[in-house]
Amino acid sequence: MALPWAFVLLPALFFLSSSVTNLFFSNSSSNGSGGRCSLCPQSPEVSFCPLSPEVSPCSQSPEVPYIVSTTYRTAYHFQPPRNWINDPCGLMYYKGIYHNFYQYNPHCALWCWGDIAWGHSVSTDLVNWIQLEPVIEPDNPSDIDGCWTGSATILSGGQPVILYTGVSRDNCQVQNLLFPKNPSDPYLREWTKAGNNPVIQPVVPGLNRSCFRDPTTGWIGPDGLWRIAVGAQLYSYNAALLYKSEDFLSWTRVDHPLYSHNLSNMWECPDFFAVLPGNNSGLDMSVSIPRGAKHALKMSVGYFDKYLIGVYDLKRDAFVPDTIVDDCRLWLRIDYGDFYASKSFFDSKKGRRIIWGWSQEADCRSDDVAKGWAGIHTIPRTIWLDSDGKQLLQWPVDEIESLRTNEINHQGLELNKGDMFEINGVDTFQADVEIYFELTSINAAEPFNPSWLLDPEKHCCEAGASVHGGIGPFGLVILASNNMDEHTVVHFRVYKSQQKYMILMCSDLRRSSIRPSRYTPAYGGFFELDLAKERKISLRTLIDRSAVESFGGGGRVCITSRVYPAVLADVGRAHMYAFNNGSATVRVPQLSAWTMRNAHVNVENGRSAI
Ligand SMILES: *[C@@H]1O[C@H](CO)[C@@H](O)[C@H](O)[C@H]1NC(C)=O
Ligand SMILES: *[C@@H]1O[C@H](CO)[C@@H](O)[C@H](O)[C@H]1NC(C)=O
Ligand SMILES: *[C@@H]1O[C@H](CO)[C@@H](O)[C@H](O)[C@H]1NC(C)=O
Ligand SMILES: *[C@@H]1O[C@H](CO)[C@@H](O)[C@H](O)[C@H]1NC(C)=O
Ligand SMILES: *[C@@H]1O[C@H](CO)[C@@H](O)[C@H](O)[C@H]1NC(C)=O
Ligand SMILES: CC(=O)N[C@H]1CO[C@H](CO)[C@@H](O)[C@@H]1O
Repeated sequence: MALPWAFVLLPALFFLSSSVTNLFFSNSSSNGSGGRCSLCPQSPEVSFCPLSPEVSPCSQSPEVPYIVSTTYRTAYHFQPPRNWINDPCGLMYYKGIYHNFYQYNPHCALWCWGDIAWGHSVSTDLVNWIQLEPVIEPDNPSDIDGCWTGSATILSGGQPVILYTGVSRDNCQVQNLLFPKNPSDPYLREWTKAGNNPVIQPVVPGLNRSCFRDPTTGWIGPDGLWRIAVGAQLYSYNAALLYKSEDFLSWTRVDHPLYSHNLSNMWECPDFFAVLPGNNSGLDMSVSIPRGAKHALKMSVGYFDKYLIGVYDLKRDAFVPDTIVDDCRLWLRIDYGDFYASKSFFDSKKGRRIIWGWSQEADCRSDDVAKGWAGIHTIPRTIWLDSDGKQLLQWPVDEIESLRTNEINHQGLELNKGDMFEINGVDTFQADVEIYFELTSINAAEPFNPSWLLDPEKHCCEAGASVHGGIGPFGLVILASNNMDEHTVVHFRVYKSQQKYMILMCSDLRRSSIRPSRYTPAYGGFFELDLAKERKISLRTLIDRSAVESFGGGGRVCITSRVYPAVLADVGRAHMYAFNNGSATVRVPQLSAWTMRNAHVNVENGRSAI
């Protein structure tokens, strides 16, 4: 499970998840089932706009009717017809059908203590989805206060099982098992909770039983037994605790964790998978892993999904990172924006590994109640390891391209300092844009300061799109009003480090809405590029109303952002530009853009979609 805004944005409260949960959300189970969420008090509103601390808290901002308009509702991202969602759980491909299970509040658009169930949707193409009934709800002592995040595993005989975290009384977190009632149903509509739940209790010396959750997909260990890892906080350290089992029913803890670290927040939603350097085929963790494979360990920690690349040492039965970086601010991130609690699975249909995450609303809770929904899942992404073996690359699954229409192309553009080239001919609220920037010279690159790596958001604020540089800023201006009062910028800057070039990519939301009380940071991340060899930097941006997903350098840095332009919502039209504000001229050898059609995402009567 991942915790909503209040937790994510207030690091100081991070260590307090359960008590904070109780502070922020009343015990809603006392009001029966209907309309329970009105019992969740408006939280003591956190002022989550660090760049403008003077803005009034959301609860005091006037109710504005356009909030309930469809402007912000995504057209091709995953979301249920209404209500709250958070983490993707139990992803799998089974008998020709993709399954997305997810943390879901069947009662309202807020996260409420005691309400969280597993929503369930199915698809044949990862683009169009049909919502089925929730598969589990809190109804027994081992999950009475919530059916939290878990994972699916397909056992050797082809039978799927799910392990999930149940919250029992007093925020005691346990791991529970689920079986499909009828494995021959490809839709897996009904599931049964195992009679012997919980199958794993929080009994580990030093374990905080309120910080023990989110079991991974199982894999076969060196001794032929099943393994899973569970996120945990112990005495003074955080760990992916390792468990093993012969039959997936009874589990024993291995005496050491898969991996641990002393200096970071609780590791939520660990994910552990094998990858081959430079090969975008996925690997199935339940079968034997080829030689030369590396492993990635991902954990959701603090604000972000971070990961380490290393090897799975079969002798020690432990993950060993290739390089030890004590300062977890320097760990690489799956996404540098509003993206959390991601999970991956092996797609046996196409032999790839797919990951997706939860992108939560960055507006106010009162807005979410007015909209009637909160939370989306990102576009599913193929994920693999770069050929240098150092970092993961991600790219939207090809299937999403089936929504492209109205293609426009430009070649051979030249952008001098201060130029803005307007991109016309596509729906600027629902678009897919791919653009290559070619550097005419790399001499103008300014020196890189390694301390920027500790806080790329801060550097993106200091080096915004209107701060002229040597090479860059250049990139895309999207969702821009006529007078630029509102606009969002995705841009790059090129720096010269000792031996190499470092590219900064920012997704700057500070001017994305004139309406106050939105979380509008400037997100950022760095990647290395061998510019002596390759002079082109690519950017792909998927715009879907309130969701903007950008992939820089072929998927080296990914940034998901949530934006709520107010003027544009009224006008219904936005501008989009390619721009350059650096002193070196930048060429655009190729720019392609498409309007994105609506997908059938959990729409009622959407049966025709599948
Ligand atoms: C265990 O975690 C909870 C929730 O984060 C926290 O409130 C509590 O103080 C922790 N207990 C100990 C003994 O650290
Ligand atoms: C929620 O309320 C019920 C009924 O009033 C009570 O039994 C239970 O202990 C409460 N749970 C929490 C977490 O406060
Ligand atoms: C919940 O219960 C309280 C106390 O019985 C009642 O005042 C309130 O109206 C109820 N709320 C809803 C949404 O049913
Ligand atoms: C990539 O890995 C897959 C799966 O192990 C393998 O079948 C394929 O040959 C590899 N491709 C290359 C180009 O090495
Ligand atoms: C480029 O810089 C100028 C001057 O600082 C600024 O007015 C303009 O808004 C910048 N362009 C973008 C896209 O931010
Ligand atoms: C590297 C390091 O300091 N590891 C310590 C982390 O915390 C555990 C438990 O307190 C110690 O046993 C390790 O030595």
